Amino acid sequence: MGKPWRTVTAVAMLAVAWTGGATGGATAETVFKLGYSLGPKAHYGIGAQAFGDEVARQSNGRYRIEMFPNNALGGEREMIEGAQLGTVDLVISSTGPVGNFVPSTLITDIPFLFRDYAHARAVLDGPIGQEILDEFPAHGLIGLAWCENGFRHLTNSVRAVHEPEDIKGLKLRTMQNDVHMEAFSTLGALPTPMAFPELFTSLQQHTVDGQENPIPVIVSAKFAQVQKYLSLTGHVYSPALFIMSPYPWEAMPTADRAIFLAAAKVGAQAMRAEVNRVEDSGIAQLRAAGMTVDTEVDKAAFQKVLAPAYTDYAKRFGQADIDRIRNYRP
Ligand code: EAX
Repeated sequence: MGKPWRTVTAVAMLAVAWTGGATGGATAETVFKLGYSLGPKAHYGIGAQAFGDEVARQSNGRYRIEMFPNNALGGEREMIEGAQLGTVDLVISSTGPVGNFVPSTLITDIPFLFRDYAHARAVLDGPIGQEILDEFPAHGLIGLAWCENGFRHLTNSVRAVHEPEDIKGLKLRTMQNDVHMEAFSTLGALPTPMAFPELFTSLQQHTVDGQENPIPVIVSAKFAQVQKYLSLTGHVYSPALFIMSPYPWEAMPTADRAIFLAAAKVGAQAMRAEVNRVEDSGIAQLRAAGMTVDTEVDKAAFQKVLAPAYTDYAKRFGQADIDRIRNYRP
């Protein structure tokens, strides 16, 4: 395989020479491809742009990030495979499929693990989050920084879901994540793992009854067009990550790696700010688009029904590590 990234000689330098600019010849601009699953105006797009701008700023334009929104480079699982292979340079992905590559991210996918946004962000930005990022290179990936998708809520086209009983028998699309699938089986739903790019059509054609995603995704993917009921279950926090392919990473000098690490943190902050903004305005928008919204879901009842899944998670991940996240104080 050839180099997965391209070095472009900037023709614009000629213009600089004409104005008498003190340039020691042509400069090179390195272009990296960044893929993500939502539109450029959604929170991933806002974060991607902030990241790209910061990389360009800190590197004085030596690097340019070329954006591939809306699954243009494939679903999240495919993009991560591409990063491992070196055909994709950078990916913003939810943790959904990441556990299939870096199993230590799976602990973050446990339902009702994080109390609120402040708790989740503090854990991921602290030592626990860093320990997980440190696992990535052993699995052929670089974890630059945690970013955010948001707390996930349930939508469906069959009935209002207020308590666990209501979920029984619903065919629900889940991410390709066995921690999530186990939770939905335990709740009595029929979990159907599916890549995000197939989801809208599957909902439209009633291949599945429902799905779950954060408000900013439900808004941006226009799921109100194909789903009637929204239940604010907040059943799981959905972290996201800036992931880089090890090939361009290893080819960069250490000082440039530091630029990418810092820029990913800037991108994450911008993304989180946009999640906050849409969390505040999105419900009204979804109501206006015709959804029936249940804001008073009995979350405690859902947690109770999940007891057998929690027993299993404790076996898999260790109760001490789960409690370390639950009880984390920055
Ligand atoms: O990362 O697959 C999903 O439901 C994700 O939440 C979505 O692609 C955004």
